[in-house]
Order: sequence, then C-alpha cells, then structure tokens
Amino acid sequence: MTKSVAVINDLSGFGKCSLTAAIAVLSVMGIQPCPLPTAILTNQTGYKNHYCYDFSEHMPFYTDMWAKNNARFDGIYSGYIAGERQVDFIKDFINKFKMSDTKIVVDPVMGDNGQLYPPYNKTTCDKIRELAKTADIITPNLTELCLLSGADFNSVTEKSSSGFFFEHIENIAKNAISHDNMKIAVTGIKKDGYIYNGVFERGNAQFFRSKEYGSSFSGTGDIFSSIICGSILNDISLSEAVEKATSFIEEVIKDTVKAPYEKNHGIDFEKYLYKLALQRE
Ligand code: PXL
Repeated sequence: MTKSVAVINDLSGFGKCSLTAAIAVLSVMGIQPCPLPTAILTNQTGYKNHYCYDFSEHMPFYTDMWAKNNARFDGIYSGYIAGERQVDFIKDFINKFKMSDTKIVVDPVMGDNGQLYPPYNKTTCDKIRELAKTADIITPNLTELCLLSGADFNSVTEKSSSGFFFEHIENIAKNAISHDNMKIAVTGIKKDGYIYNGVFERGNAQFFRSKEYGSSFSGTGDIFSSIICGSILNDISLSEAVEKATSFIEEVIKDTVKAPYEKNHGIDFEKYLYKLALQRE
C-alpha cells in the first residue's frame, strides 16, 4: 500500500517552495502527500511584495475530520509556520496521529543566511526548538542549526572559518541533538566554492558537497527536506538520502543558472523530478 505523509507547510503561489515542492517530490517518490496548509501566500516572503493568509483557524478541522475518518500516516512532516500558535497545533497533531512506526520529520524553518524569515521572532524560534525535540529527523539549514543549538552564526561563515570548521559544525550539531535516536541532515554549509550538506547520527558526521553556483535559491531547502522525508519512508539510509538530495539539487541549479534567473522564483526542478522516482518491479 502506498505510504502517506501529513505535510504541514504553507502553499505559496510563487517560489517553488513548501507544499509545492513537497507534493511534487513525495509523489514522484511514490509517497502520498496529505497537505495541511499553515498559510496561503501569493508568493514566498523573499519577494518585494507578498500577501499571507494565516490558516490557523482552519487547521483544527483537519485534525478533527482526519481523526474521525481514521486517517493514518506513515510520516508527519512539518515546515513553515505562520505564527507561534501553530507550533502547539503541530505538537498536538503529532501526539494524536503518531503511531509506533510513524516517522516525524521537522524542517525547523526559521531563516537563512543568518537572518530570520518574516514573521519569525525569538518566541517563534524558542517554540520551534521545542517542536524539533519531538522529531526523528530534523533538516535545518546552517542558520537554523545555529538557532537550534544556540551557536553564533558568525562563527560558521566562511570569513570566520578556521582549520577546524567542520569539527566546529559537528559540535554545533551535537548540541542540537536532543535524544539518542535523533538524526540531523543539515544544508547550506558554504566553504571554498562548495556547498556541503551534513549528516549527523549516533555520534557520526558525514559531509557531501556540491559546487556553489552563486545564488541561494528559494525552495531548495524544501526540496532537500522532502527528498529526505521521501527517502526515509522508502527505507533509504539518511546518508544515502542526503547524497542523493545533494546531487539532485546541484544538477538542477547547474541547469537553472544557464539562463537568466531570479532566485526568488526557485529552481527548475520539474523536468528533473523523474530522477527521484524509485525503480520498482
Ligand atoms: O523555503 C522557506 C520558505 C517557506 N515558505 C515561505 C517562505 C520561505 C522562505 O522565505 O517565505 C512562505
């Protein structure tokens, strides 16, 4: 039977992020995404203008109706939230629907390049830190990893990097791990013309790199987390999943930058999606 994931994230008209990325990626990986919107936006918040409709009021209907209809999920995967009260909602949702083998993937979306996204603030970040503790796998970018572990982002920028750069990041990741079974897949570690993604599990660290093609694009973190979520549900190891996500995103970015691009629009992943499809008998 096809596995299903409750995907708690926003729906943005432009930006190829959040639910738009998750629905496409999970579907091609053979997993059924069940979207639970946190907000509906005209476009992601990086554009000059955006309108956001906070979906909080409607979210409890999903819990109620899905519970009444005996919905079951193999995974619960959360991302962008429109306000801190949604964190409590997500925690309750997890408590209600988590079964012994349900995988909990939390993308602790808070910011990038050392900056918070609107409308995030310190209170939201504190709450997301609590939510992250309930996860089996978290998929922060480097900014979010620092926010989770209380580390200074300035200590992990290229300018600040010492010979112990990766050891330093490993230590930061260790501080973000809140229980023995938690695994972390970190994106966006920039160094010497490469972007590294890291895997931290049971005291081990592994890094996979791709060439850096200039810009940081909207939605790449969401594509990354969705590939991780889909892979885990397909019983692929986290390191294999991160390796796969790293090379997939690198290939798409390499193609995207061949033509004039706008980083807010995201990357041209649609025509490459077939590469994520599992070969099934
Ligand atoms: O990709 C992260 C993200 C998700 N959703 C919205 C965003 C952003 C990043 O800016 O604005 C609405």
